[in-house]
Amino acid sequence: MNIAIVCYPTFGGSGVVATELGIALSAKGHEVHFITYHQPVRLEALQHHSIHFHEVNIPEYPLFKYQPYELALSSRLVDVVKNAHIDVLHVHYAIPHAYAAYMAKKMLMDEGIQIPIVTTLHGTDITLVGSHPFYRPAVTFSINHSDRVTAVSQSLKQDTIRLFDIKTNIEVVPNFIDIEKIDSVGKPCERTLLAEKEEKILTHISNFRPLKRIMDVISIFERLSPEISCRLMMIGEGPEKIKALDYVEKKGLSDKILFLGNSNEIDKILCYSDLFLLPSEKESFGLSALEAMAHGVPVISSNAGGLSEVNKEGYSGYLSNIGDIDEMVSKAKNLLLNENLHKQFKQQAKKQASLFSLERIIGKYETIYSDAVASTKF
Ligand code: GMT
Repeated sequence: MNIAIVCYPTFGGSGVVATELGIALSAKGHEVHFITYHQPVRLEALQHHSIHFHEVNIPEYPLFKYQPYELALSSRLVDVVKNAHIDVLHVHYAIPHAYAAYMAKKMLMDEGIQIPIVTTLHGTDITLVGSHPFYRPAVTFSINHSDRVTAVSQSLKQDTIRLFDIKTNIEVVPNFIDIEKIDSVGKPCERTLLAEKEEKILTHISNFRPLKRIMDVISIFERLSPEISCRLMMIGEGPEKIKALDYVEKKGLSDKILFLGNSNEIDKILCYSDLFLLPSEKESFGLSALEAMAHGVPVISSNAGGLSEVNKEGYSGYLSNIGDIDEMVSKAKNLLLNENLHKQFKQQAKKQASLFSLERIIGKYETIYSDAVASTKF
């Protein structure tokens, strides 16, 4: 099949999922066309001859206070669908991708070309941004006019039904992880690069937005460190970073809490990690928690949104109410101070992650594409 994928090309979860999906589909023999405003960060240049990248350019014009990205995207979609004979258009993150795809579909229809649209809802496009009254009518419209709609968790599906007037079926297709790729790397982790031999390594990965509650991450670490020799790796960039950095400096913790920025070496960092912290206020799925678990890292998380569908209480880690630092600290201690239990949770985390293996999920998308193509033809 010729599949076009529209996504945000950044380090955010939706872009990562879309990119990994495209790479996996190309490995299965599909031609995959990424259409976005720059090359997705997880897509290495010339990764595979069946992966193509089409950049969306927006000519700047001083009259516009806001440059019309949707217009440029929908025009680019029309061109790519026609020139590359695309069979299906898969858009990740509803805003504004589903809306631009609908416009492209209508323009193509005028030329006698039928193109089915699959929309995948990721989280903040629904729970945070999309449900704002300024956007809700357009988001509702574009979801209802997609040929197939998927959500990355049951929780996100329920949120979508609660927040919008949805007239179409939403199928849950969970996010996934390429476990085989992780296992195939298999070289011993050189943890001494980041910490002393006896130190435990705690890790947090996110876009440091307020909803990630990164000050909770730091508080948990601060409360653990007098009792357990440990270091904290903070991976990512975002608006809360300055506040967190200031705090860490003031408290004299800079040698124990390392801010490593955005990284394409998540595999290496997780391979060193003993515990992953994700105390988010909202999380439709929690891809970073799944990535941690796939590396055998137990997760201490909040129970927000779809996190309980990924992290299993008392098995792959522990879940607490949002902001319940006391409980998160005590559960973290319980794991880190008990070597046998920690070892058991590491194995269980990996086992739990295998429920979301790429092999289990990719076929679901292929079936959705074939069904969407078939139903557009008749
Ligand atoms: O977490 C973020 O703020 C980034 C955001 C995105 O769209 O890139 O992540 C959302 O999609 C991920 C992939 O499906 C999910 O794993 C995240 O849980 C979800 N984030 C939220 O719901 C806050």
